[in-house]
Amino acid sequence: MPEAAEHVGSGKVRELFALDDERLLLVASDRISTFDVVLPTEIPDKGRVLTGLSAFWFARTHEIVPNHLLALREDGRSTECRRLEMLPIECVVRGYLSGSGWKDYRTTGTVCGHVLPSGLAESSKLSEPVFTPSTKAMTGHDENIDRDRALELMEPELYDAAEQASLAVYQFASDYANARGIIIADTKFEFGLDPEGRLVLGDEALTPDSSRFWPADVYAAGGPQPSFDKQFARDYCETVGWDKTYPGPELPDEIVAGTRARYVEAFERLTGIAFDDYVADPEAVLR
Ligand code: Q0Z
Repeated sequence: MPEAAEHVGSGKVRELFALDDERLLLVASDRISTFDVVLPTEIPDKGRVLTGLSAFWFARTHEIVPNHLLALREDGRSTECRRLEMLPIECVVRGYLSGSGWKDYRTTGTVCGHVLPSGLAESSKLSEPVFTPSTKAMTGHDENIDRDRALELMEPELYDAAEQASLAVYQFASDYANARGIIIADTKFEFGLDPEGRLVLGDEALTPDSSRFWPADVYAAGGPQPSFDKQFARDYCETVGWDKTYPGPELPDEIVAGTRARYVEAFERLTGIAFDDYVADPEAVLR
């Protein structure tokens, strides 16, 4: 009888198990968070959509940088991964000014040491994507840091390799998504080192939970953009007068259905694969 996998970590909406010394099992739930709070209502198939998208990008970017994906399980929501020694920074790439990038720019004219042109608006497209790492905060929010701060935590060669790989993978995915009507405004990667000391892309990659996906057809700089996936849920949360602290509100059936449809639409637009075909055979995203 094989041992039950040992639980080694919980994210807001994901779970991590150890399969053995070399392998982890990453399981994506159907939980959704809005305004940083996990809601009591699940979005059916959200975990499958995110797992399938992540695997799709891993399969298409492994020649840019190797990744931790070993196998996609039949359930479509769990992946077997190589266990890595994770880097101490979150590798964020921004192609557009949003979130903490916009906040930092407004107050300092810079983001993580990148001096940006004056006169940019919220959600403006940057002339070139920028690498804007952050620290991994155990509680609260990650803190944006510049290269010098990051070099207090890691070797410059490793930092530079992570920056170059992050920019290259973002550029590839951003171009790919743009051609399918989705703007990837920014994204967060997590890298690690394999036992041979090689840089490997880990965690999830280029999902709507690790990125800002915006519908390209309504994009207009000068204010916040609607989220491709979470906007119905956010709008509903705004209408019920919730104070954005735990616990969040239950979502009504029509909001759940609308939100699920947006996740499935993002999956189908980006992968070109019918979601039902993914459920029948998850490895369809790897071919
Ligand atoms: C990922 C996380 C989650 C909680 C550790 N290949 C890897 N090797 C070593 N560590 C990790 C990975 Cl992906 C690793 N996280 C993030 C994910 C639940 C935390 F599903 N933490």
